[in-house]
Amino acid sequence: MSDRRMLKGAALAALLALGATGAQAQTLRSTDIHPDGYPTVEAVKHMGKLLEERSKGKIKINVFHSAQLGQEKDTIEQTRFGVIDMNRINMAPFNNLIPATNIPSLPFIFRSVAHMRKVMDGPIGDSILAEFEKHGLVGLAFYDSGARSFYNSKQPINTPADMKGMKIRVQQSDMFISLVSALGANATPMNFGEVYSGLQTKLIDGAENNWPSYESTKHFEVAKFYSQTEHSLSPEVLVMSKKTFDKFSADEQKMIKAAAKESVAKMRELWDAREKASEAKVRAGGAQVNTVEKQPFIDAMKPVYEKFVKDQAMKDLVAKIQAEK
Ligand code: GTR
Repeated sequence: MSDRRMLKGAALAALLALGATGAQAQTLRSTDIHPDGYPTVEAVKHMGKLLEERSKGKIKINVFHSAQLGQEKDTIEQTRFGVIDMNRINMAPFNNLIPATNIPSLPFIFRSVAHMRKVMDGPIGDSILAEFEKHGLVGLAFYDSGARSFYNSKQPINTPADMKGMKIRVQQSDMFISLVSALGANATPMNFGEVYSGLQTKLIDGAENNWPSYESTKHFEVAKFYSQTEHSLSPEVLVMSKKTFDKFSADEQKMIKAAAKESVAKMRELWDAREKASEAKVRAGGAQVNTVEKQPFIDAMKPVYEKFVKDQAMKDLVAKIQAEK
């Protein structure tokens, strides 16, 4: 048989197999910088389980955890191009690209986790998710990320003055640079994966994050002063490449969106438990934790709001969020 005829035969066999199963099974590649077992990783796996059941094995998700597919900022482009199908990522790396994502990242915008959940579960959250479409992405769901607080290797932070001149790692977001600068510290944008060595070599004095990330990265070993400023409740977001999403039928798209939304409850359950466990672990591991009076930090955020809440639409949205009971 000639090569060409053999190829044709193989193509035909593949087509026949396709006909027998209905369509080609697809395993979606999803990225996460967190390690296996971290709540975000497990929540996306849970979504994958739901999808596999409901699609009768046709749609699956493979979660590439531990930054196997790259650091957050780098994975955004790849997701837009469809090289990566799904991305569980924080809002902050989107801040410069998608203006609406600045809103939930604003310092002290939410009074509590309950307030954050209420806003992000409602029409405001939906309108922010919809903004991703203009950038080649489909916003599927928000996941909790707790409260971010500052930690450093030098001293406890009680007032903004204690941060003066400190080199603080931030995510690659102008909003976070502005936040840290407003407190008198030097903001150093850096990938998450480089923070441990940055702290160890004293390239930076500190960073900011929630309990589970402070714990899982072992940053508490090299920056033991954790000061509960709780300045940001910026949530995580789960997005799909629009290129990938558009390949599915309308019914499958609905199934994907529903499974993503349903994974939120799983995420919250895992998150709440992990926050407590992580806090206990870092305290036992030597972290020195202090609470702070938040008002001076809130007052210092005026320039951040002036810079990022510019037009009337944004101002209205912020007022609406603050009015939400
Ligand atoms: C974590 C978050 C990550 C990433 C990281 C960081 O809390 O889950 O997506 O944003 O912080 O600081 O880079």
